[in-house]
Amino acid sequence: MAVVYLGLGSNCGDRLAYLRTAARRLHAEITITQVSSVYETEPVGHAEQPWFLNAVLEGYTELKPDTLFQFSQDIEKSLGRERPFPNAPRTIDIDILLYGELKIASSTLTIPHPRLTERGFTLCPLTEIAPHLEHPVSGESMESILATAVGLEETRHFADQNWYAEAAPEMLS
Ligand code: PH2
Ligand code: MG
Ligand code: MG
Repeated sequence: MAVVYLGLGSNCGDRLAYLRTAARRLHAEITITQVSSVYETEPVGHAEQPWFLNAVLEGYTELKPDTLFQFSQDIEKSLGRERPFPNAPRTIDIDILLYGELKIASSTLTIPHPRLTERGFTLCPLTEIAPHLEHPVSGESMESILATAVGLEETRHFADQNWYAEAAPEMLS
């Protein structure tokens, strides 16, 4: 059993509906214990694309990292995710940010997520639900990383934590 933090992002179509549907499908294998608010965020990387909705989920799962990754990728595919070029607009992106204290770097999967600490769209929602959580590599808390991060993209509060409960109350553990 591992405690995991997953980042969700969408910038195509009905963005909130994609976040909700992804969370519902993830819940089949992950007992979700906390959800962040939804943030509307400026695109990082490829700038000429719509703003994103981003959120972070906390949960626990029996799935091993590779299986969790494949499970997440399958949900992305089931929600119409296409990859015409890196950082292209997407219906849904599901990223494993943290998997317990685990540190791995393979050709397909790096945990903790390598850009977790450089992006407002992951740091803001993660700090909201787990401010004292320590980064497995640096040992620094999320709230401290956020407080000292510079040059983060713009993030705006979009919806409170009820986005998840309202959508599907049966999903809450
Ligand atoms: N995801 C990316 C690249 N850029 N920018 C924002 N605001 N939100 C994202 O989820 C995002 C991004 C690659 O996965
Ligand atoms: Mg991503
Ligand atoms: Mg991804």
